[in-house]
Amino acid sequence: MVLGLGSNLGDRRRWLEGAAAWLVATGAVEIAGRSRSYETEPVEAAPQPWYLNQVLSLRTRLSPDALLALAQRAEECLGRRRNGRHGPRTLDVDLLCYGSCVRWTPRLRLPHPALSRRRCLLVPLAELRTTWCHPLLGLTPAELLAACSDPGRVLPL
Ligand code: PH2
Ligand code: MG
Ligand code: MG
Repeated sequence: MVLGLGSNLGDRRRWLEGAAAWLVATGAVEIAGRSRSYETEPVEAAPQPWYLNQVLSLRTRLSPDALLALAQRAEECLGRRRNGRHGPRTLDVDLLCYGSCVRWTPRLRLPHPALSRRRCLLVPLAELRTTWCHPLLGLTPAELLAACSDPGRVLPL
């Protein structure tokens, strides 16, 4: 399973590091892989500051719902502040994929519906070189990236 971390308010690097440390401290997840952090141009959102994005691949026994709840608790406990649905935020922790699980409920959609159309998620995901394959599209992260037409800039920090 892979989490996407994002921040575009305040000390962005600290938010991402704080989220990873908080998750490990719960004892419920182990970090198996960690991409670099990338400076990314905001996509699908009104003009706002650039994001820092990073993805973490995890080992966990938690179910998709329990992992989502943990991600949301991380946001709350670290004091997430945000402005509107796609507005700037101190910390965003999203569940990007959970093995071959496909879910489409109001609370949780898997794989993350924006995954295949955002370079800010695909570039760090491809860096992890996971063997994961998108269960609906049948493509690896590198193949998704090659097929992605998002012009958003994604620069390694
Ligand atoms: N998250 C959004 C909206 N737009 N753009 C970038 N570059 N990175 C994000 O994490 C991001 C975004 C809403 O969650
Ligand atoms: Mg989110
Ligand atoms: Mg998000």
